[in-house]
Amino acid sequence: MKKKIGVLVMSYGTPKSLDDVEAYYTHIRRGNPPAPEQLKELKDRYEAIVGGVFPLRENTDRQVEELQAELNRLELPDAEFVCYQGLKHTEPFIEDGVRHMAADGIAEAVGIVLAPHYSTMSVGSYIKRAKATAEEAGVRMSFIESYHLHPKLIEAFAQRVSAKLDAFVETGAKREDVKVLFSAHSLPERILSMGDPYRDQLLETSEAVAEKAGVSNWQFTWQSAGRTAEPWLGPDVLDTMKELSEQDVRYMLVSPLGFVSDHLEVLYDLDIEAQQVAEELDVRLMRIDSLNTDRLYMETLADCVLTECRKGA
Ligand code: FEC
Repeated sequence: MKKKIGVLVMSYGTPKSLDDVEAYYTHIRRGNPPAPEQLKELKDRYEAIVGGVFPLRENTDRQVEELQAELNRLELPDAEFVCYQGLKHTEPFIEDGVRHMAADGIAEAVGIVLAPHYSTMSVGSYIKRAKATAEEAGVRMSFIESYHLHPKLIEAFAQRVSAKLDAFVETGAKREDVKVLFSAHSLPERILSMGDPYRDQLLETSEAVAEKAGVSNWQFTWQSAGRTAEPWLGPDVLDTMKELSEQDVRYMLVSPLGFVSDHLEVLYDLDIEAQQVAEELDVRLMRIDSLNTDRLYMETLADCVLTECRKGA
């Protein structure tokens, strides 16, 4: 009989419905319920993207299914992979995923996050929670901390950048006149003094994607900063767009490299909010397609899991 290896696939999570937004937001705020106006503002953003449907849930479900299929397609002679979801801010929580594996009799597992870059505030906190539950539940787990320079990931992003640059050319723009704006979720500035690798890893991914796509006209910018009093990493994409338009840049391609799915931070922050600013500035803005279940992305994840398993073998 084949040995079963668990794969805990961790992701941010999204509310189950509009009624669930309050509980979800309270969890993000570490148990502090949002004020009514904050809650309304977040619900309005979800309603604006898809009228109350939450695309991240379906995207994560499909990524997890396809990763399991990809891992088992590789047909290791003595192992079968079983993927479990573990979400940061909603059910099934990271802890639920680990307990589910233990209840299914899985003794050995690998954890991976659907976010390529490591920060103690993002991937680090997913791993910390999974590790603590795995120790309690008696599951031997190892983790992939980042995969931001995996060649297949770089290729997947570069293909998307090239495809949208071609779309610009079809509308009459010159490829070299398009400013490529690589972006990622901002975090509080204090991560820099903590020696966190997040910013450097994002810059490394940006450089590698630009090189692969043959792009020299690019810069990195942040997006989706939290609504808290402390300073967050900047410049924000909206400010970057304003500054570039003052320098007469008319074509911009925003390329979020820190996200792997269509969700609120892409479909609202970029497709609605940044598009509105682009219209005001008379700038033509496009966005690269999200990876979702892109074959190269699934192969990246599968390769990372297999490499981790071989290390432990
Ligand atoms: O579509 C969806 O339902 C979920 C979209 C979503 C993703 C996401 C990814 C990241 N976040 C990261 C950091 C923070 C920090 C805070 C924070 C707050 C929010 C709020 C919403 C939200 N995030 Fe998020 N994030 C998504 C959604 N995020 C909604 C609350 C309202 C707001 O501020 O807009 C501040 C709270 C805190 O201190 O914890 C920090 C990072 C990522 C990318 C890595 C990852 O996926 O884990 C980093 C998707």
